[in-house]
Amino acid sequence: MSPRALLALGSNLGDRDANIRAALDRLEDENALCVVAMSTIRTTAPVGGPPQPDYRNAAALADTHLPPRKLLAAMQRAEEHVGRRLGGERWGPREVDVDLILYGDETIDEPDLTVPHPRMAERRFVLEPAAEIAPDMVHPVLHRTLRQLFEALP
Ligand code: A4P
Ligand code: MG
Repeated sequence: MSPRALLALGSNLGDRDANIRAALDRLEDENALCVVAMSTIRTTAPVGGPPQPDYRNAAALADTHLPPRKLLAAMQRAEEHVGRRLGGERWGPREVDVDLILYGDETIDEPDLTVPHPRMAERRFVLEPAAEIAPDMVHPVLHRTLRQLFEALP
């Protein structure tokens, strides 16, 4: 069985929903993954960064044959394809941001790749769509399901 990856997607520039779908389409087109479930897309207030427009956020559960690092590279290519400017401001507005939230039950701690995503447990814009499609998936460090993490948000 191929590993199951949980992705968080966000956009607050251009046609936000189309950008999110285009990033996933691109990942499927280059056979990086196969989407198993996609959450609804929600409007969320920006967290951190400069004053910026509201986001649309979603999560996707996908099967992938790629190891985490190669998957991340494919995610970054998809971001570029959809139009994200390289060198944009950290936490600033973007056409699309694709983050790797969970990769099976693996933990990865490298300079350019941390999984589980270090800020996932405090972010409603990540946990709400994630808990919608994968409520029983377990955070391998916190040992809590996504539903439990979502319900524990303040
Ligand atoms: N990186 C390390 N681990 C990961 C991972 N698990 N997934 C590295 C993806 N990338 C990972 O990311 C910066 C670097 O993180 C990459 O080079 C990669 O090697 P980036 O996407 O280029 O930059 P960024 O997104 O501006 O920074 P960062 O720290 O990833 O920000 P976040 O945490 O993604 O937050 N508010 C709302 N409502 N909705 C949002 O979607 N997003 C952000 C960005 C801020 N506020 C938001 C939202
Ligand atoms: Mg990011």
